[in-house]
Amino acid sequence: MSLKSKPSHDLGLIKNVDSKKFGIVYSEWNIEIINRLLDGVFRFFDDLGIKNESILQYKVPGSFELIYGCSKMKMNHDLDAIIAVGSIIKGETKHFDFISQSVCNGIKDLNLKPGCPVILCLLTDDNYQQSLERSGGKHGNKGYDCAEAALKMSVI
Ligand code: DLZ
Repeated sequence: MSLKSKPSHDLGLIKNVDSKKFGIVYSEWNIEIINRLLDGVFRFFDDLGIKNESILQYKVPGSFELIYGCSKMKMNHDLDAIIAVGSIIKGETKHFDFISQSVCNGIKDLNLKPGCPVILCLLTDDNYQQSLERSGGKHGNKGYDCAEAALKMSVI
């Protein structure tokens, strides 16, 4: 259960919210965590009255592929913002560091290109419990927070 339940008050000042179009690119790794993050994203949009038809979704295999998925979506669709949703959990190899860094850099690079903003909804946790806590647990839901960031960025 997220700590947040309603969007912050100043969001009411954003005009024509119901005509906005958003994209979500999500990865299949750690799918239980991903589904919790997606619940947060959709709850935010629902609170704002944004319909599911206004939200385009791509599924990619792992977080590393979020970069390509977001790039392709940004190129091919006229959207107000895209949210990249991934969950990387530390294992016994250095994979965690390489993938986390690559995704952050890749999404950063996309934000330097023309077109809509890409929001980084990426959990990089030491263990599964931490991921649960940030996807609708005691530390809130990063999916919800990132959907709010997407809306705010859509008017810049
Ligand atoms: C290979 C890998 C590993 C070890 N861990 C994760 C993870 O915790 N979260 C995630 O989203 N993806 C992981 N992957 C998969 C990579 O992101 C990528 O899909 C593969 O390296 C293929 O390019």
